[in-house]
Amino acid sequence: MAAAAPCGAVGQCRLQLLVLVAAAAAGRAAAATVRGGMLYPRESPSRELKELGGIWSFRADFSPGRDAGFEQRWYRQPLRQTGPVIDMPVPASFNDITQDPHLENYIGWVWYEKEVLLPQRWLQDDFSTRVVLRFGSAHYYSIVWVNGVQVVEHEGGHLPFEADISRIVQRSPGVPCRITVALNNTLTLHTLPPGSIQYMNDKTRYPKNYFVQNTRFDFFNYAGIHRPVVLYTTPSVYIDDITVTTTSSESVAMVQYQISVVGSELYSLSLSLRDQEGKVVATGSGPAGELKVPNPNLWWPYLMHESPGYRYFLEVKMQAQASGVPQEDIYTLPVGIRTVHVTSTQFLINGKPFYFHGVNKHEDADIRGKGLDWALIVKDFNLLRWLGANSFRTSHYPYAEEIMDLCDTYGIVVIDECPGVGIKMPESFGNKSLQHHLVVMEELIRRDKNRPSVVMWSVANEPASELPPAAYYFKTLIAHTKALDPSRPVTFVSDTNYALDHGAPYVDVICVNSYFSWYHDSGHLEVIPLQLTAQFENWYKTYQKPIIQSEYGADSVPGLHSDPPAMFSEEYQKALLKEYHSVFDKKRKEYVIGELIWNFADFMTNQGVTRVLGNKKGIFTRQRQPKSAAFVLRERYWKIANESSCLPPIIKSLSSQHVVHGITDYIISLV
Ligand code: BDP
Repeated sequence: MAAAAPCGAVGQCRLQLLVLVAAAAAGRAAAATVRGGMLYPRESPSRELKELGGIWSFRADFSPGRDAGFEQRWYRQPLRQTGPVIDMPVPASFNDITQDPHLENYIGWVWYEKEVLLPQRWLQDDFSTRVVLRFGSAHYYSIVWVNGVQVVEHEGGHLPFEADISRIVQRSPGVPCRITVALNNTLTLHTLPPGSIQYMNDKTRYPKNYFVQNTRFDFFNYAGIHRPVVLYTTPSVYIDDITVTTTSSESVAMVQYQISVVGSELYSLSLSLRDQEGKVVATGSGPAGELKVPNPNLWWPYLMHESPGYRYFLEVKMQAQASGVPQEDIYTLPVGIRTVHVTSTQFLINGKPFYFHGVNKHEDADIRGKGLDWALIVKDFNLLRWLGANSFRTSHYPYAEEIMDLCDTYGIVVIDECPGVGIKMPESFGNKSLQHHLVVMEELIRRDKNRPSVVMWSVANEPASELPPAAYYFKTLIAHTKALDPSRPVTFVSDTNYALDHGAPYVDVICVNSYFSWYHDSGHLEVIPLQLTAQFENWYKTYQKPIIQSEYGADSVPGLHSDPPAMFSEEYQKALLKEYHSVFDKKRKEYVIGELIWNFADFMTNQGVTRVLGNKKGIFTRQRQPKSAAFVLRERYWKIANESSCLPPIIKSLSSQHVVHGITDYIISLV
């Protein structure tokens, strides 16, 4: 990605700014290590919510050092008073919103601002209401001010962060609350994902002050405020976090819970677990314990049961006294009861073998880039269910909480991947990178630990795991992840040769990506059976762990046809898939436990000679229209589901030809 922007001394100055900011954050240990909960903001009788989506004021700092915003303290007054601003939608990436190629490829600090009026009742200075400002995600380094006072700093995109702003807004009731955000999308060898800035100092070939941001991942590095920004309230004594795990036997399930309360030592907690009809099925009290649920409705994956995604609702009620004033907080957490186990050949959900027939996705769309878009989200879930997909991997970063909620609701199983993608350079395996990676896993687990759809953590995609330092790196990272969450298996996705991979000994499930007859032996479909069979056998012989084909696929330009199949035609994509499928069908009788196509939809990448307006390995176009390969996969996924599921006979008896709309509607109506 090229940026007609400063370099040399000035550019370094801008980068130094990022480094200095990061160092400042690291110095404040409280900010760098994960403390407290990050419960998804939900309204309740004790909590109110105000969404701040819409148009924000925006300015990219094109000053030579990208640091004018800090030098001139743009956060101290309304942004429009320090220079020109443009309208910027939130949530959205900023890159594709204007016609300006410099903004599309901008690297450095951008500034967002929004002024909001808060309800009077939030502002009473009686210390009973806590006002919290929360960002679902912003890429990548964020500093936030409210009315000119810095309230939070956060490193990394994809995950939420928040700040208690009560004291600031309650100090000046009646005055609009001005939220200013400085965001920096520079990637370094120690960020996740990693990247590096390359200065082009040859004056005969590049303009003055020219640099590029290099990355080793294959998606466009969209930036901006990507997910909802909300203000919400809690009482000043509040439920900070809830952790739930579940176990079950034939006729009874146990829901273990742990609750943390902040603001007082003197509080009481009562819990009631309701089923989907609202009936209380178990009650409890205190900050930790176990609820017994007789004859539980288990959470089942889509197509594995006639009513997938069953969720109970755990209502937690806290009562306390703060400065003599009674306080009550209520939070309701959806809870799915299910178990996950891995054997040497199987992945078991609720004790039954689960075969991942699914996809890899991206958060990616025209215009909005990686910004959350409800219409797109619901369309994608409809396509997933049309396809008969029961699972996806959040390649290559955590997806929006709103997406994860729908996975829980519909029973779509998730391999939850952190942004550990493109870790290729030796410098990115050092302690500094590892330390940050551990924190990112803490943040991810804190956010998604209670989600029944999440059945496995993926700590990275295609790292250079053949490098010797990868052994210590992955040993430590995976041990840390397991210590944080002993209830789920852990993996990372490898494209390293089985004999050279230093991280594989530590994973529970082998996830392997391969592109036979695409990147290797291009055009030679006939090599797939041999090479894929050898891949599976080598990995299994070495580790005796179940294997997921976590990526395979071919680009196809929609509407491009060729028979016999030639690369980039729809026929070639179909033929390649079918060659893989014949091997999967043999090996899934043994130890192959899943296949995830690369990719669900075409997506934008950096420009390059192998990319035609992005990566075209989607089985749907970027606009979500099916290519021929989508129909191949759909027939296959429904066939696999029908072979192995506990669906009612009426659904089983239908072939995939008959399921155009009817069956999905039928299954949806059962949910
Ligand atoms: C894999 C990567 C994925 C790429 C894909 C491809 O994991 O991010 O998009 O290759 O090249 O190696 O299409």
